[in-house]
Amino acid sequence: MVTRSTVSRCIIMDFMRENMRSRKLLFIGPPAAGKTSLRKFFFDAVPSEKLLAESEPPTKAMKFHVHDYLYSYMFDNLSVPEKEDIPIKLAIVDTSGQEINRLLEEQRERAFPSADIVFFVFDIGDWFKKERREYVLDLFTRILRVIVELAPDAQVCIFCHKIDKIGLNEPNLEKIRGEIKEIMLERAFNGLGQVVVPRFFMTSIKGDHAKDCFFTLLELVTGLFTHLL
Ligand SMILES: Nc1nc2c(ncn2[C@@H]2O[C@H](COP(=O)(O)OP(=O)(O)OP(=O)(O)O)[C@@H](O)[C@H]2O)c(=O)[nH]1
Ligand SMILES: [Mg+2]
Repeated sequence: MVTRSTVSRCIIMDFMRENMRSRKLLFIGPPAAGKTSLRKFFFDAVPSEKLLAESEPPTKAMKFHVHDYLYSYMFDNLSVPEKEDIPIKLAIVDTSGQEINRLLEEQRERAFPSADIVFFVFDIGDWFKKERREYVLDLFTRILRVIVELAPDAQVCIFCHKIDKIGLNEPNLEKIRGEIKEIMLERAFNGLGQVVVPRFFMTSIKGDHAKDCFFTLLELVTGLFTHLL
């Protein structure tokens, strides 16, 4: 796990600022899955309680957000004498779940090319409803085809999000993660060949889960820049 001190030792270096190229992250998934909440939680350091209490309107079309820093101290303020930010260069594309068909058709050339990470976020509650599960599986299958065509080098990260809603303990969560992975990969790669290797994460920004979610994102995002070390 990446801790703040690991990060500050390894990553906060002035030369990085000069040597890094911008990275592109794409958030995509069904409506109300939690894409914008994850973005604001991690990249804008908005407290999760606030995001959960004041749900915001659905995202329209595509929103581009540029970031020069990551907040590495979010869960570690007490032990950090001075807050430090990690220099990065990121363009984040936050997409609309409601307009996902447009995104996969006429807007795909804007959204996907040169993405470094594609985050497919879905509400894990959907996994337990037959029709919703089918929708998630179909959607991911369609998205994967666009990734293979337009962003074949992207890392694909699947966030089975809002795990707080299902209240399972760690071994059972791991079991569900394995089941989701097996079924989703079988469906999505059918006839495609395993051209990318998606990674699966069980996430939530609620309560005790928030910290794990934060460090998962921190590890994934800082991982994009470690070649500079
Ligand atoms: N229980 C729970 N609710 C969450 C979590 N993350 C986000 N939410 C809630 O889910 C709802 C939808 O969140 P958004 O972030 O707006 O979802 P979105 O994927 O951006 O939706 P669109 O913009 O419509 O595509 C909001 O009410 C959030 O507060 C979570 O980890 N757990
Ligand atoms: Mg949104």
